[in-house]
Amino acid sequence: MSEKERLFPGIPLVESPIFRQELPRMGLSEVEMEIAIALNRDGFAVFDFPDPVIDDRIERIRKSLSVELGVNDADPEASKLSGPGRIQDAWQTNDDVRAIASNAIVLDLLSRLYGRKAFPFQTLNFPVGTQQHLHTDAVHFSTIPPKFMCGVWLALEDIQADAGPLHYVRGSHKWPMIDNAMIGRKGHGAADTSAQAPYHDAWAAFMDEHNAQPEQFLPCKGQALIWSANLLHGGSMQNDPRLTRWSQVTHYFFDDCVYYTPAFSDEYLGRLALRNLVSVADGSPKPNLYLGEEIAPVTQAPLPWAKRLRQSLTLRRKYHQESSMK
Ligand SMILES: O=C(O)CCC(=O)C(=O)O
Ligand SMILES: [Fe+2]
Repeated sequence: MSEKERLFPGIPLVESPIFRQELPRMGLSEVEMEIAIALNRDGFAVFDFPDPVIDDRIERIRKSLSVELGVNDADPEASKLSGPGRIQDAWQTNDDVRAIASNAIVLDLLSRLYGRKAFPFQTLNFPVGTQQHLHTDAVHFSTIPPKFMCGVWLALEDIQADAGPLHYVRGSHKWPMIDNAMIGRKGHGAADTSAQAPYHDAWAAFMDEHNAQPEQFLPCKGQALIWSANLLHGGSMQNDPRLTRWSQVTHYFFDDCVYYTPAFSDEYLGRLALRNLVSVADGSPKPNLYLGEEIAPVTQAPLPWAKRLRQSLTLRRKYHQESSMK
């Protein structure tokens, strides 16, 4: 069924409220259907990365990024936590990172799962566990209409429990998508410290409410996991500093959306921190589109203190003009 004929073209098929009706029309094989069902139910799905030369790519990536990251991959006794811990957008210079991010089979599968064409917009390569606080990617990267975003996490080695594996909260993608209005915060123009820290307490309260616990992902090299935009995930504690946890995350959006950063936006006022993206696959620009119409960047709203200063200067000028006329 084409996008135009669908009842809810603005909702990813895999997150559809009529998912059982959509599933048979998504054009999926049996194995792909399992992935769709898991992603719909749990907010994540595991699969073997479909690349016959993935082992060679992994070896080359680890070798070349070790140098940039200052990781001593050769000495098993050395602490691995000395370097920056991540490289963002290595796809710009590393063909293997770009090939993984742009894998045609993955792009095709994601496109059928979501009902719009997928494109990769960011890569992250990690040599060790991130120990990143539980979060949803939806506060960092989101779309209008919502949820047209996902992450694919690929293990570049067998992951050990003490290496600080990725962990996630099963089913949390169905909890409310948090925004600034919900927590009584103005995001647009807010200080650019941590994008996700303002939401930590809210997520912890959701976890309490559902009596939920994170589960660790312990994949073998070459296994991957897709997560939904609103799934809580993060890096668990790294108990052994001598262990690496090589991985690549690729973040994907889907065509014909507005792409923005919710943490620094106030959606209800139309103040959006828009993203200016190119596709990792071919470097083509990805304009912000709403139902085919290009959205121009919103100019920064005047800060309250600047407004107050302007008002007081005007009043002072008026006072001086009036007193000089006396
Ligand atoms: O690998 C991890 O520990 C988490 C990475 C992550 O949250 C992300 O890239 O979105
Ligand atoms: Fe994330």
